Amino acid sequence: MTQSLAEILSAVEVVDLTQPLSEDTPVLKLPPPFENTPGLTRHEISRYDERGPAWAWDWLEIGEHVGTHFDAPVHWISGKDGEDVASVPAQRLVAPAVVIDKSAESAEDPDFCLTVDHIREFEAANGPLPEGGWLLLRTGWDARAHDEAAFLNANETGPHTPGFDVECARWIAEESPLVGVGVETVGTDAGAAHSFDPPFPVHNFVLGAGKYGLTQLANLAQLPPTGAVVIVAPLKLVRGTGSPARVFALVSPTS
Ligand code: 23J
Ligand code: MN
Repeated sequence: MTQSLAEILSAVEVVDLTQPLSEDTPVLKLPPPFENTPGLTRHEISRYDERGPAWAWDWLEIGEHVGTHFDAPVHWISGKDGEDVASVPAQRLVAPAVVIDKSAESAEDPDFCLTVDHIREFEAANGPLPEGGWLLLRTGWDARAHDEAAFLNANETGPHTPGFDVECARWIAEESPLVGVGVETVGTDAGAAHSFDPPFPVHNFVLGAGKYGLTQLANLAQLPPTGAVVIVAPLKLVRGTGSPARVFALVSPTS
């Protein structure tokens, strides 16, 4: 018997992949001479007071690239003629996801980088990567998201957080069927990627290919390696280079 989508949904678990957004949300820190993004600051408009007797509301000051967020192609010079956030078709923001778990490797080595060989190994066990789907890299970094120092993990040599090596970034951009990559860390590139060649290869290649980035994801441990569907909802921000996003995964008990 054919099931309606509504009937299927009644048996689906919704996993929230979004980190809470507050003044304490960790933000990326680039070294000088680069400018940095502000995090979240809330400004009160009224609090059930003389400024608005029956209502409370605030206005927000926030960078586009803060917290769980979406990177649009125009974020990077290689994608400057590509889509801004508002131009991304909604159809591309609802897509299957695979989750590659490298949390043990990342606990051992905070500079761990995913390689094409790791992806081939994953495909050998789980089948090919999904057309138009996301590759979500699980590293265990979400457990650090409440503590900016632990999350950014910087020392005198710079930040040390896991990511993708240069060839893997190029392969994802140019050869894979993926729509983008998602990570638990502050950016899609590894902490040490400022000194890769080219610098920030995920940003460079993936956004340059018209694909997308997703950062600071939570709860990837609750997803199966294949079969989940991810719904990514950034603001429809005209000319936006990125946007804080709400990200959900739909998981069927049988997937
Ligand atoms: C600008 C420069 C470098 C990086 C980033 C932004 C991000 O991580 C981002 O949020 O796009 S690495
Ligand atoms: Mn970003």
